[in-house]
Amino acid sequence: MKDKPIIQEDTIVAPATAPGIAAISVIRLSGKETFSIAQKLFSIRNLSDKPSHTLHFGTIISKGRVLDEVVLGLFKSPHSYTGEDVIEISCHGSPVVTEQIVSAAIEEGARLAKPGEFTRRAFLNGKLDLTQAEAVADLIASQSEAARRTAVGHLRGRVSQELTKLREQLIQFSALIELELDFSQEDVTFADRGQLYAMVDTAIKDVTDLTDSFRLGNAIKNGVDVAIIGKPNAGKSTLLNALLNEDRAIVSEIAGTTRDTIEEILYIHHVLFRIVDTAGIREQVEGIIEEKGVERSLQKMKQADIVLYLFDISESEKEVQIEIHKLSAQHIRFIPVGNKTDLLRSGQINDRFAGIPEALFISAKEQTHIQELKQRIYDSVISGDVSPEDTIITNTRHMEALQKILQSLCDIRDGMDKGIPGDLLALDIRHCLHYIGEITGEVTNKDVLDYVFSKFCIGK
Ligand SMILES: Nc1nc2c(ncn2[C@@H]2O[C@H](COP(=O)(O)OP(=O)(O)OP(=O)(O)O)[C@@H](O)[C@H]2O)c(=O)[nH]1
Ligand SMILES: [Mg+2]
Repeated sequence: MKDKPIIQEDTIVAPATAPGIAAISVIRLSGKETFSIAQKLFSIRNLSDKPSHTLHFGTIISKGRVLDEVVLGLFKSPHSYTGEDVIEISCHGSPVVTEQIVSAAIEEGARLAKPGEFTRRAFLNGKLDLTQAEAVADLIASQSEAARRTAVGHLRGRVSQELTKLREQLIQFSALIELELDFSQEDVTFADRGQLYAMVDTAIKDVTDLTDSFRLGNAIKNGVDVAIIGKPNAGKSTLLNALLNEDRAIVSEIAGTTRDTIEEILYIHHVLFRIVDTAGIREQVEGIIEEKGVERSLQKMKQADIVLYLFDISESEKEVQIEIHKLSAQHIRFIPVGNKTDLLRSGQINDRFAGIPEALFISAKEQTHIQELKQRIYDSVISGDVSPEDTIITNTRHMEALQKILQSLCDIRDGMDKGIPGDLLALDIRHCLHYIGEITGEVTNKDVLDYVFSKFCIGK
């Protein structure tokens, strides 16, 4: 929090709750004229004399008409979300009421807030740093428990904390190096190069852990697309049903049952996976509908983060190998899954497919090894030793800056290896500090802020 909040001249207003019918809707006002604008609309006098964090019941009156009975929440600068004077009006949750109150506030001098503008003001007043502001948007958009948990961690400053220690150490070192430069005639070294070297080494490892977590972070934030691909009758729809544990897709012994793609959501360890069942792929298609279905299957296969390549274990190993080669050649990430194990003895299966050790064998119909398959799907998005308990990077902007941090740390290390002079080392350290500041928002420009806050909804 900054010592003295920046209060914007223009007062903004917006509904903070989703449009539509609800028990209540909340309308927010923030800015210099918050109290005077609210006072013109509200029945109770002397609003600005009331203590902060108090609620007031009364009516909203505009042009002599009572618009609604409301509860008004009052937050005085700097003790509010934005750091400015803020008023939250809880009215009845009708879109008409909400719209009229917002319009009335605009007539009295407020202007409609832009997306994320309340949070932008909170950021400018140091109420939260940029990673925390971004976490607000992520939390609102979270669609799974894992996404919620990660966003709350970021909201509580986890990403910034990871970088704070590195930042402090770098600042200390650059100060010592600057000091050396002041005494350059005397050929002294204050900054212990061995210590800097060890610190940079640790930092490279820590930052690499963060960049490694991005694949999981991205999966947590956006969900993972999984396509079930295979020949007609391999049992793809039966597998979809088994994964979901419900009869979602039509199953039949007729090859070509599924014509269009079917998409359903499955949570594995609280991460969201979108599972797509597709039309069976075969060379000889019968008619235009099947042709279109196959086209769509191929498209889903290419879009998926991971493909379950399902084959019937009555097929020969050679046939399956050919398909596996095709997938590998297209750089598609896939798990080979042999289906219908209930029809063969397990010894026979291992003999038949000895050349495909990575394959998992299931019976979709009998629901055997479905849990193992779920675990394999989940593991496919977690790289290395990243666990959901670690700090996880979910944001592309952070990822890009972290890669630059990593590069500048490597530059510092290379520079020391080559024994470069202190002033050049100081320059590399400054680069690194700059990129750290880009993540947390200490170094920023209007374009970055516009980009970050454009992703918010209006009223947040
Ligand atoms: N014995 C046995 N039969 C299975 C198994 N899985 C699926 N089937 C049968 O195989 C047939 C085809 O199953 P589907 O799930 O419709 O196959 P599909 O891959 O979706 O087929 P298309 O939609 O036509 O591409 C049905 O008769 C299923 O009952 C299994 O694990 N064991
Ligand atoms: Mg099917």
